Amino acid sequence: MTGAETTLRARNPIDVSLYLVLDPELCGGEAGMVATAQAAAAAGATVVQLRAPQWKKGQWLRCAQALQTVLHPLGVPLIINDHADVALAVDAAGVHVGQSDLPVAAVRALLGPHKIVGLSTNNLDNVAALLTPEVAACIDYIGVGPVYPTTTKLDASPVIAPAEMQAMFAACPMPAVAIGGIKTGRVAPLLAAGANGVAVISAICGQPDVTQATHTLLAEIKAARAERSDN
Ligand code: TZP
Ligand code: MG
Repeated sequence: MTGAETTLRARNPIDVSLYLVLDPELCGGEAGMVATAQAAAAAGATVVQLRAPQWKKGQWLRCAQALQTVLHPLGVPLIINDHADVALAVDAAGVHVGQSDLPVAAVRALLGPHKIVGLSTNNLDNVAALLTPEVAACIDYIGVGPVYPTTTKLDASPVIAPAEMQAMFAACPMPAVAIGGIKTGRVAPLLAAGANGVAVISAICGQPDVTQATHTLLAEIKAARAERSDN
């Protein structure tokens, strides 16, 4: 895409309220990931991301196809971590990349204007870098994290201090989802700080009752929004 085309592109809508990121180990393998995604999506999770840093591409493709089969009928978008080719092969809703992955302009060029592109941000400088129309036009939402300590992602960046996190949400021109160490009881301060939603791994993956875990998080989101009076 040229700069002019990206500037004109309308942002693709995504509801990041409760964004589930799948983890192969915590879910107990591929079948567990699909079962977790289906149960969480049926219970109200608004996005599911396939993330499996240790996998080969064949496994990505197989699992992405299985996830599409269960998520598409539920109307819940499937986002693929890192791999634009896998996303295109299964007609997923979009791709999420980190700061060291394919640049968002390259992802947008590969996916075209109508797929969702998300980017992880770890500090205010990362958000400031999005503020040119050309870059902003490539991205539909950002992740902000880690907002709490996490043991799920071993190479996570340092935890973002509350004041910096608030500044990141304030500066961000697109929907922003908080991630990292989010569990029951930790949702309200994040939404109060400006997050549009929460992304979780271990608060859902590997939980004994995925449906119940999803309902509990959704109830916290609803209550926090009522408190913020924007529901
Ligand atoms: N990116 C930043 S923190 C994190 C990722 C993928 C891990 C989140 O996992 P959990 O279990 O919700 O802390
Ligand atoms: Mg990545």
